[in-house]
Amino acid sequence: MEKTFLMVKPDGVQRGLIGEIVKRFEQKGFQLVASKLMVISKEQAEAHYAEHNGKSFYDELVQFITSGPVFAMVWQGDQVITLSRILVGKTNTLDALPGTIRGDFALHTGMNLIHGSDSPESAEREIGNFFKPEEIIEYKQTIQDWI
Ligand code: DAT
Ligand code: MG
Repeated sequence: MEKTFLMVKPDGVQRGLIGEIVKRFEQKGFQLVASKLMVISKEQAEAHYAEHNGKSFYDELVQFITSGPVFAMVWQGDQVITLSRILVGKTNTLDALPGTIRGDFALHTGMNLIHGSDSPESAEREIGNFFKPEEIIEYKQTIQDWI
């Protein structure tokens, strides 16, 4: 089953949006298989955002993501990587449509509430950066037969 890494960023935690965000993935039919509230280290943040190293917003991004607790999660389900990016909404504030998490709750590109992996390779790398294998819980949800 496909898995992805999703993370409520420090702004989402501070704004009390963990529940609202988790609800959206639950109601879509995805299954939560790991989660934890954590403050991420500078090393973890730099590994997570390595692709953006050198860009104008990189330092600010690392500073922001380490500035307070995040809620890190692993979700699974059919096409969860692509579909969760659709639920998250576009990166640019002006492109994030209403009905998406960013479109409904975020005003600025930097403070956009949530991270979602953008490919199977990123998902595997990002899950490994934040979770130990034993923290991922495989369990049967009988409701999955109806989703
Ligand atoms: P996404 O989070 O949608 O995968 P990304 O990987 O391109 O977007 O960028 C990572 C984060 O960096 C993004 O969530 C917010 C920040 N960011 C991206 N482009 C930015 C920009 N032009 N100005 C400020 N922050 C930016
Ligand atoms: Mg990205």
